[in-house]
Parts: sequence; C-alpha cells; structure tokens
Amino acid sequence: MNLAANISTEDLRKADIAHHLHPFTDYASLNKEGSRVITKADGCWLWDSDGNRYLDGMAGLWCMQVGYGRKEIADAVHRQMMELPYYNTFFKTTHPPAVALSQKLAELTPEGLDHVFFAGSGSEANDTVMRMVRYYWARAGKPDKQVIIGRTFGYHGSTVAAAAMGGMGAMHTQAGMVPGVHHITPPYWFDIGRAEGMRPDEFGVYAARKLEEAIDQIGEDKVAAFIAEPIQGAGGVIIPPKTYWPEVKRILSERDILFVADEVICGFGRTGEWFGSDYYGLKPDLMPMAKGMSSGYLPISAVMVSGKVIEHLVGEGGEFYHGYTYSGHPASCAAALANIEIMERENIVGRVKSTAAPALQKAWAELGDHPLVGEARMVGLVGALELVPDKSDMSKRFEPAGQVGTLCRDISFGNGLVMRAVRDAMIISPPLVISEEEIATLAGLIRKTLDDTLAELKKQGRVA
Ligand code: PXG
Repeated sequence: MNLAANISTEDLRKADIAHHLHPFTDYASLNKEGSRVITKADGCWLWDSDGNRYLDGMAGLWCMQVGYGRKEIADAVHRQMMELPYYNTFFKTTHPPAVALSQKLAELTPEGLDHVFFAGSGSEANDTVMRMVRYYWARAGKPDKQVIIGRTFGYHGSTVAAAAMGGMGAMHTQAGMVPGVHHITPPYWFDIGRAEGMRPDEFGVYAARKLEEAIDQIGEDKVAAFIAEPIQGAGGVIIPPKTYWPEVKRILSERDILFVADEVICGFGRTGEWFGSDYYGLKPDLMPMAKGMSSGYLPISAVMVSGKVIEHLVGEGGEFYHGYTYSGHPASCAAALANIEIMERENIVGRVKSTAAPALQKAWAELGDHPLVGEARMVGLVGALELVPDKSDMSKRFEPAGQVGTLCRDISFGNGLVMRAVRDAMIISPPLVISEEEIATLAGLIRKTLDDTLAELKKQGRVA
C-alpha cells in the first residue's frame, strides 16, 4: 500500500505532528516546519510525497550498503516469516537462521572473533558491551576494573549506557552520566590539533597518548576497556592521522585492558575493507556492529566476542544476566544473511576499494578547492568537508558552530541530495553500490550546493 497515494502530504504532516515523536528532534521547530515525507526508494535514490527525487548521500543513516529495492532480501525475509517468524534464543534454544548468521559472521570478521551476541540495534549492542566488559573482569578475578574510556565526539548509541560511553556532551547533560566512564581527546586534527599548531602526524601521537595518560591517571587496575570507532562517524567523520592507531596499538599491547572497536558505521565495507579493524589492522576483544549488517532492511546488531573474553565468559559456568526478546530474531537474521550473500556475490567491498572509493576520493579532493572548504577528507566511501568562512585565515570558524552546516544541508536537500551536517562539516556516506555515473552526479550536486551556500552567505554578509 502506498500511503501517500491515499493521504495528502499535508494530512500526513498534520498527523505526524499530532502523534509521532521523532528521534533527535527539536519538536517545536519540527511542528513549525513539518516533516519531509519519504515514500519510496530504489538503488541510491529516494522519492518524497511531492514526487521529488533525491540522491541518498547518507545511505539511509549510514546503513544502506547494497542499495534500496533488493527483492532477494525481501524474499528471504518472507520465506523465513512463513517458516518461523519469531522464536527466542533464551532457555537453551536456537534456530537455523541464528546459527547460520553466527557462523557467517565468525568467518567474515577479523581472526579471533568467533562468537557473537545478537541484539536489535547498535545502542543495544553497546549496552551489551558495557555489561560484558565489567562481567569479564569480575570473572577474571579483577572486579575493580570497571572504568570504560571513550572519546569526545564518539557515538555509541542512545541508550543511557551507550550515550555515556559516547562523547556527546548534550546527551550526557540530558540523561545524566553512568558512573565509571571517562572521555579522552579525539584524533580530530582539523578542529583540535590544527588550533594547537600541531602537524597531523604529531597530533596523532599526542591524541593516542591521551589514552596512556588516562590509564595512568585512573590506574590500570581500575580500567576495564577502551571503546572507539575506527573512524568517528556521527562525531563528524573524524579520520585519525596515520600515526594515531599505531600508537594506540602500542599502548594497548602494553596494558591489561580490553579494546572495543565499534564497527557500527565502519563495518561491512564502508572503508573498502570488510571492517574498519581490517583497514587499520586493529585486534579488538569485542566488536559491536549493526547498520550495514542487514543494510537496514531489518533491525539487527551483534557484538563479536574474542577467545580471550570467551575464556572467562564461559569459564566454569555462571549465568550472564543479559539479553533481549529480539536477540537473534529469525527474520532479521535472514535479512542479514541475504544482505551478506549479495555483498559477497557482487564483490561489493572489493569494488568499493578498487573503483568507487578512488572515483569518489578524486571528486572529493577537487571539492577541496572550493572557497568554502577548509579540508576534504575521506576513507573508502565515507568523508567530510569542513566549511570555513575564509580560506586565507583558516584559524577562523563560523560562529555559532553548526548554523552554516544546517543551511548547507537544507540547500542540499533543495538540490536533490541528502547530506548530513555535523557542526560545520558536511558528511557523506553513500550506498556502497553507487555507480561511477552516480558519483559524478553526487559531486556535481555537492559543488552546486556549496556554490548556493556561498551565494547565500555573501547575501547575509557572513563571508566576503
Ligand atoms: N555505534 C555507532 C558507531 C553508531 O554510529 C550506534 C552505535 C548506535 O546504533 P543504533 O542502531 O542504536 O542507532 C551508532 C548509530 C547520525 C546518526 O545522525 C548516527 C547513528 C544513529 C543515528 C543518527 O549521524 N549512529
């Protein structure tokens, strides 16, 4: 049923405002403007209820790896729903899709990660992480190791525990903090290192050593884990300087703490490797993942668990008091399996590395010449453009931060392109199946959006 065909956009907007509370939304301002109603999608394209078409530069919400409209996934879910639409995985029970997906994930993920705990979302996966690392240390006979170190601008989800590990200050203020979480400087050279007058390589080491300093300050006997996204996504596509991860790895190798690589955005091909951990050569003890695992066709997430953790988790017995009604939901597992099968058969990750990423990165570097762009950075198919008011004086940023990013994002929508703004960085993370022709279209739409934004800022007298 096409709802929009039967109900006018205006009525949909009214009913939406009357009853629907959106995530991460200023309700008063949404009530004034009304929602954009998305009604259908195909490949890398979206349509709204007014018939406008958009190139989806954000792959839904960083999740649509294989593109919209894959009948094969819908068919697999349909078959599974007719066979066994739901059963739980509690009380010593399992079912074929959960077993098959566990086996597949153990095969795909980096060596040493052979067990999987299923959940419904990235946030739930990270709640699982918090409980599992603390449980691990209790079982390992070191119950005082409770503190989790995260990073400013990290994003690990929106449940209270996941938000606490994340480094979004506004979320901490609203929800209150979970005790035993500490945040360190992120490897955000353009925003932090540059302002301190450091070169990227120098800043990479400096930011990595913040981990060492935090462990020493808190006491290694109190620290349970370090959690980090290989590339910080929602924080603004913060791509660490080349020196960062090698130095973090050096520190982790010397310290008795667990390492959690949050692969919710980087996982499933985004970097041109299956996982961000493959791209940077990381060896996580726990690896939460979601989004691209099912390309968002159905909600599902997982935490990959290493042998080191399994040793104590299984140990001599004792119950892990944790799990969700929908842990290993059969239809979601079927969607994930079908999604992974498509990714493997079409060599989607290999194509990102060999063709799509080089093409988009070339276009990206050219956009770096635009007068509004202070830095153009990208790995695989995820990138950011930092907007600045004056390229001849890069110490200046727009004030207040975020306004110009929002303006540029709105102009982008008007031009038929979905981009995301994080403060004044414009973000893209398109479906991995984006064609070379669509990459050229994307680059053209971004250039037009930057030109239009510049013209508007000149009109407002905000740039010379
Ligand atoms: N970890 C990471 C790295 C994420 O990016 C989560 C965990 C939580 O996943 P769930 O499925 O609980 O949302 C995420 C989610 C944005 C945006 O605006 C990003 C996310 C979610 C919603 C919005 O960039 N990332």
